[in-house]
Amino acid sequence: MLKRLGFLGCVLTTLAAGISVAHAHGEKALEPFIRMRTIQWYDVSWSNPTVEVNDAVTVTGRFHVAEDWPIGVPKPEAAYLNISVPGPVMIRTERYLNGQPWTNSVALRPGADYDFKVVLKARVPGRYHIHPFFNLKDAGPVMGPGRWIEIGGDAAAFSNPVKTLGGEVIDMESYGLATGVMWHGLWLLVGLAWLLWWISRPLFFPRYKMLEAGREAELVTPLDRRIAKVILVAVPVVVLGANAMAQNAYPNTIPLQAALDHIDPLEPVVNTGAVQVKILRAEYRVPGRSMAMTAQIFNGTGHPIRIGEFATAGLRFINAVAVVPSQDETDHLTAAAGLHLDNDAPIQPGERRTVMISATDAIWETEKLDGLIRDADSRLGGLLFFYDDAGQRYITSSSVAVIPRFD
Ligand SMILES: [Cu+2]
Repeated sequence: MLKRLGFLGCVLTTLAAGISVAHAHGEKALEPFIRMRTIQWYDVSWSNPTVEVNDAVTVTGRFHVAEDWPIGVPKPEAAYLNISVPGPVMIRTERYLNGQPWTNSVALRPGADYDFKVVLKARVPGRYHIHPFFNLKDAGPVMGPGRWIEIGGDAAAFSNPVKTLGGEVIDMESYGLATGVMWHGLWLLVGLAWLLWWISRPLFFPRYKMLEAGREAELVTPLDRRIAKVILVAVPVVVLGANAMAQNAYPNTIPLQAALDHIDPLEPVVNTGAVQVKILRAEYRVPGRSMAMTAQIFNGTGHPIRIGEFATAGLRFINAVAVVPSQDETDHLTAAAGLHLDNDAPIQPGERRTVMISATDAIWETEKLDGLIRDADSRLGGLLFFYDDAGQRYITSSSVAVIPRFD
């Protein structure tokens, strides 16, 4: 009896664990080297954690396109920034890249910097984890960091009025709905009727036997032929007729646009050359969940600088030097005391120093980045953030092969 209870407990615990994991929606599924060395997100922020239906939520941030783009991932020749939400609980009303309104996909340039802004409008009440993410053609989605957003209010109060080029104001929630339902219903009925017509007759084996017996002429009756002829004529007539009617009713329409947008990168933000970093070696200690990097740093700025952050795949390992928005300090993607240096002293202008940097936290494991050591491409990529005494920030992006340690 006790054993049985124990087993039941085990099953329940597993189920409960399964339920808690179900909150995630694929953000950890992609191979670590793709998350670390394609789109390198930083400064991502959300305007408001609690909103009402119809309110705006703005997601802003920046990303660097890694120089060391993985050889196995197609180049970002067509990329589309979107927001990952569980279902149509928000609508996207505006989207900008480097300040330009942005509708279609763009080609991103490895080594370049971009800044984005997406404005959403809350539609369905609930609590949702929302992420900015990139859909890269032939490579798939690369998730940015996510945050919980709580939408309150009444779903029925949602409205989405849009003014058409003809000057008419329409509500996108209900516009053309009846027409859509009518057409789906019509073709569903025609299809189902045709299917039932044949299903109600003798099926495969009886037909096969009749065919074998040389009675194939009986398989298709004159009535079948007549109905087929009617359908053959009626379907194109209905489609072409309805098309002509729609053209007539809406003479001015714009087709969906298939061209790429062209948006230039920002003036370099990351790897400007002011601070130069070369990571000579990186070791990942599996039991300690710690990445130890030996970095050669050259300070080409006119000020003493200190290291404050290592960021990779939306995770942040920071120390007391880092300037972080207060909401991020308790975020589960930020290791608030996760960054350690063997020498904390500021690096003087013109100085070249080799520093041991370690990024240590269980998030390597919980965010499933430790799988890097079992990948065919075990190269680490990430951003290092430096701060000078005048509050200026310098960012570098570098990459290095990782050697695992199991002791
Ligand atoms: Cu999420």
